[in-house]
Amino acid sequence: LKLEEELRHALKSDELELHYQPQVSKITGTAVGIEALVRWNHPRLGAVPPGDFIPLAERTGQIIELGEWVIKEVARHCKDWKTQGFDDFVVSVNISPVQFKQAQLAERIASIIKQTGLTPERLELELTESAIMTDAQTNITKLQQLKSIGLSLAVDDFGTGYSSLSYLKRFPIDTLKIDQSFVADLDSLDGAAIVDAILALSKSLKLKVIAEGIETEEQLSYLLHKQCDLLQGYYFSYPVRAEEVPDLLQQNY
Ligand code: G
Ligand code: G
Ligand code: MN
Ligand code: NA
Repeated sequence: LKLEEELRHALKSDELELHYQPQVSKITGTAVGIEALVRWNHPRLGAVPPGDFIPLAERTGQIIELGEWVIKEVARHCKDWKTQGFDDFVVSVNISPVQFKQAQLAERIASIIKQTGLTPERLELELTESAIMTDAQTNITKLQQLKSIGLSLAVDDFGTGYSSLSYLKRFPIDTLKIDQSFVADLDSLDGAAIVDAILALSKSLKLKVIAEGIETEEQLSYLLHKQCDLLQGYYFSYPVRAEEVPDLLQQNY
């Protein structure tokens, strides 16, 4: 079977699974958010990495259905966590550029929220810098529609695209996510300079900023020293299954 057909099957059966990685606030010392990351447990091939099937899903258009499944699954997990007493954290989901281009994106998400009973304030969308900066003028309206639902908006992989600073200021976004390549490069002068610049930019634009891909004590202490208080990476936790999220939320980091 072609991988495309297998993915269609995977969407209908139970082969896709969301894992979650904590986003830690150094001020509270706890996870204030978690990022949903999709996994495919293929019956024959085993774990297929998202880097293999997300691009395929984007080419075939299946990313629309996959993206909607992700939000529904987040809603289902949020219900479970809530019954266990955990409901004061945000869940971030990755939105593919293809999904973001959809004309009806805000309406579609609003309808899933209504259908599932998910609290919109609990949901954050991670949009890539290049997706929002392509046709920036048109996107202002789209981002405003998403904000008016009550969602938070984060710019993922920030620093890897070509942001127009004037648009960045006009977009109703909440958070910049420093791309993990810059965090990995923090021990070089250039890497540190880029991280410093993004931290300064987010401060002057009054945006929250989160560093991702933190793996070492050295990276963490640099970021803390520079007042970056939202942190994500293997240093804190690998992405974990939904059942393990309550444990993450009770950790003191
Ligand atoms: O989880 P991992 O680091 O392997 O993810 C690899 C890539 O797949 C990342 O770019 C990540 O943003 C993307 N990805 C993971 N989960 C999702 C998802 O639910 N939707 C979309 N569109 N991309 C995802
Ligand atoms: O494109 P996006 O930023 O959404 O991609 C997130 C990807 O980064 C996920 O696949 C996730 O598993 C991965 N990731 C999360 N933390 C780390 C980390 O500390 N190091 C590395 N190399 N990858 C990470
Ligand atoms: Mn992301
Ligand atoms: Na990223």
